Amino acid sequence: EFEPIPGPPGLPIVGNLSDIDPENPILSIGHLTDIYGPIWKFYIGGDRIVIASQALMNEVSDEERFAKIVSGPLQQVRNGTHHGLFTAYGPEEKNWGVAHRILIPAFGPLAIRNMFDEMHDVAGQLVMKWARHGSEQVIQVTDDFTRLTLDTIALCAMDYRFNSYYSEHMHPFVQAMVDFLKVSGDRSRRDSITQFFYRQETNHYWECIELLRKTSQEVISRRKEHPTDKKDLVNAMLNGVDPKTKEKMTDENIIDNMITFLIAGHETTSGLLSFAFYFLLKNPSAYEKAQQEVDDVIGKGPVTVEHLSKLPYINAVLRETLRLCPTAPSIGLQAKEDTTLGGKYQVKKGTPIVALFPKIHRDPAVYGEDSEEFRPERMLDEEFERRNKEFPNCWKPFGNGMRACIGRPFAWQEALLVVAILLQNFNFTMDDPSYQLQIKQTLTIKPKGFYMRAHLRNHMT
Ligand code: MNH
Repeated sequence: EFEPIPGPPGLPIVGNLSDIDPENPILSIGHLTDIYGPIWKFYIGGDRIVIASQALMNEVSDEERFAKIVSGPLQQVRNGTHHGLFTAYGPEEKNWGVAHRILIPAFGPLAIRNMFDEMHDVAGQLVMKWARHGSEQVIQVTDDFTRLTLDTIALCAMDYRFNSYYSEHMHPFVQAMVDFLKVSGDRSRRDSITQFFYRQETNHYWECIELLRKTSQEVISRRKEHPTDKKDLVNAMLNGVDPKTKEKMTDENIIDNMITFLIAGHETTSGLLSFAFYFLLKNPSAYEKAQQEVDDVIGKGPVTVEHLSKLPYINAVLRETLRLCPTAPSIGLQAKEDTTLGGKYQVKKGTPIVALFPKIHRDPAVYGEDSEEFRPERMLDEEFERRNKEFPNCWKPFGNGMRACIGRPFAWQEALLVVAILLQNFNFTMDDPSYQLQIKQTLTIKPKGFYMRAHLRNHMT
């Protein structure tokens, strides 16, 4: 016997539009989860099912029964990135498989290690900036981390320097990307009739896409004219051959993926770093342990790639940060055939299922009574692995299965390096010690209004 999936009563036609705050859908969906429980549905232009427990996440992680769905903002982003890895429908689009197989080794541990020096270069620029500003200057945390992650991915992926720390204005490519993402989000919340009245915005949107694609084409053409043996992602894409089909990636699909890496690769990591520093500053004992680890393992000299595998506590801090504040806060899934969820809820093939990480990651059945608290100790390897065995798929900030994040090792190396180098060089304080966490949502989530100050540690030689 089926049971109906609960949910808020809706109005005719607009459904539950008024129940979801367009500025912060994830927060609204979280509140409604508190009311309706770990599975509920709402209606905006079609049914959507929200799931919010480890048990249900575990069920939808079965790739035999469920697959990624490209809907909402992602469907709009697809206008610019077409069959790029992130916005491709899946293996049914040939480009996805070819790019996936060519890029897996290019994002593998060895390749990422080779990018360390460039990551260090950009991280060093951030250290210089904050050192020069001194502790009187209020640091716009997410802005400076976004400069860092953008410059890093552009340098590592395509040997291109945005030099964001050396200019007042955003680089035109970056501006186009920011506008493109903002409008993609806005468009996904409008019906086609309302959309009709946004002519100017629509023109700007397509101009941004053109600029992004044209600039990417220029990078490719320049590389073809002046080949290098640099092991970056552009070379991997230009020269790689798919072992399965023996095909190479087309220029079009290389462009799709270059833009994809910049989009997928900067906001999420920047948000992770911002939340990590927020949690460290709110939890002085964790802060002390993290800084002590840096002092013990790295000391005063330069951070090297070998150091990064010897920072278990900072590793746990990053895991715990993504547990509480998963910067990609949800993914979309769909059943491949009509099926049941949780043994009693009917789910139609193709209905979007929203996996809500901030709730799944706080499931008290998995994390216990203190599931809302920041406690990195629970994320140290032994306990982390034991828990993942007992409660499979309880921690999913990088998504699921074959559609999981390909940039995870890249993001992890970058985040470890940046936390380490910053704690090594500075003591941080919260600009407003009474600051309470607020969330700003775009495609990803970030802390809103979070500012800190950096005091150079005078132990440096
Ligand atoms: Mn990333 C997919 C989270 C950093 C490139 N990423 C995903 C997904 C999540 C995710 C979740 C699955 C999306 C979905 O199912 O619709 N990613 C993150 C987080 C960080 C991150 C939390 C940092 C922290 N991602 C990065 C970086 C890059 C990157 C850095 C690139 C350099 N991510 C991707 C790509 C995909 C993806 C590409 C799509 C992979 C695929 O479907 O084949």
